[in-house]
Amino acid sequence: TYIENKLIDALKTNNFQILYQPIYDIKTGEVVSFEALLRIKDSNISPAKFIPIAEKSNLIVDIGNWVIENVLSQIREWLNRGINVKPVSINISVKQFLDGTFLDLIKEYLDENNIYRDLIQLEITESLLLEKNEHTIQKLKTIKDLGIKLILDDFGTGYSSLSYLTYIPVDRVKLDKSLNDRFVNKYNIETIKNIIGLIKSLDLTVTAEGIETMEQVEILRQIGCDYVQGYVFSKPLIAEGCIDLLKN
Ligand code: G
Ligand code: G
Ligand code: MN
Ligand code: NA
Repeated sequence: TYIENKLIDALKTNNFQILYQPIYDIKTGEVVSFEALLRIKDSNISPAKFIPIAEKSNLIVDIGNWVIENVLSQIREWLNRGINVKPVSINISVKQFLDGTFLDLIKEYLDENNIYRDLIQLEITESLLLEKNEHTIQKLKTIKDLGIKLILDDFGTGYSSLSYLTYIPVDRVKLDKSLNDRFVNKYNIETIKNIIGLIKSLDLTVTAEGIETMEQVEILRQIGCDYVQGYVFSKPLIAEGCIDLLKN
């Protein structure tokens, strides 16, 4: 298909680009981390469209490796320039995670670039663990033991129940945009407040994503959310655009 060929071509010609969206501490307003978001250069095909196609065609393994390799060399470049780097989150697809070479590759790239493990975080979704699978849980634990933080992304979109959070070994939870769009009445706000309370009772931190208004930020602050990400503060930036944020 057209998009599949675009992806194959982008891998061959290095025609991908990574944007970095800052994530802010809701109390202090400080940038605490970034999310790496993949783009095809000079193309407006959104990852929401091309990632599922990459997953179906298995290209996601090579693309995912490209992302990891490039994020880590970006971090190394920032470190070399003496920049006060913040952790970068990388989205990991199920197929990529389950690939036998995944963990070794991450370790190899970290060591090659001499990067502290706490400078990367991995975003996974509940589709990784629709049922308790001991092998997957073990692999997640290995990653955590390496010192790499795990984030459960898109929380609130799928089947994820809160009990799921008691056995999936993650450090942070990201509330999906669709949840945060629902601050329309006090009952919804109360519900999301309870969800945040339960997540925090498990010693996990909560990030709200897709936040577009200061009104949402204010509500999230009042109901105990830790971090926010969204157009209200910044869209995803090119790497060079992150420098000013890191200096301030
Ligand atoms: O960039 P945007 O916010 O439009 O991302 C849309 C979707 O694509 C999100 O679900 C995001 O997680 C996913 N996505 C973006 N970059 C990557 C990536 O490098 N790898 C994977 N697996 N998914 C990504
Ligand atoms: O599924 P994931 O959380 O990885 O996807 C993040 C997606 O959300 C990316 O496509 C990113 O470009 C997008 N995004 C980030 N901030 C906002 C926002 O404030 N509003 C909207 N509509 N999308 C956002
Ligand atoms: Mn994400
Ligand atoms: Na998400």
